[in-house]
Amino acid sequence: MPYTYDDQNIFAKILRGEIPNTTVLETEHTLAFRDLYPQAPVHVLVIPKGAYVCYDHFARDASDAEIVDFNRTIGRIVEMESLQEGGYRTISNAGQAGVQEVPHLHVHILGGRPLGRMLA
Ligand code: DGP
Repeated sequence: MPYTYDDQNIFAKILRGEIPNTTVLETEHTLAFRDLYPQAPVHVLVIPKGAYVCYDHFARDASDAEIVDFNRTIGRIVEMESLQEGGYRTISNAGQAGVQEVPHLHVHILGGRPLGRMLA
């Protein structure tokens, strides 16, 4: 499916420095920052710097370097936030059914409290 990227979305503005954010980690291809409306004691959003709408768009069109950097950043955040022992959850909402609010790929990392069972 062809994706049209809206460069006025909030995360695009964050990447351009037009909106402030609380950065946790920045790498060559990836930015991780705290969610403005945290749903858990740790709630970090990890986004690629490239213009990708959602996960399948990224997996199809991103370079290997971007994909590796993105995934390694998620792992590093888990370590930095000390989430291994207590456990954590990663979620990436996509499209209408997934209730994706911001049309720039993001993975939520949630932890720091019991999260309950959630598959849908
Ligand atoms: P989703 O529903 O998966 O598209 O999640 C979007 C998330 O983005 C939601 O948890 C709230 C967060 N969010 C919305 N606006 C901002 C913002 O301006 N700054 C930050 N840091 N997070 C935001």
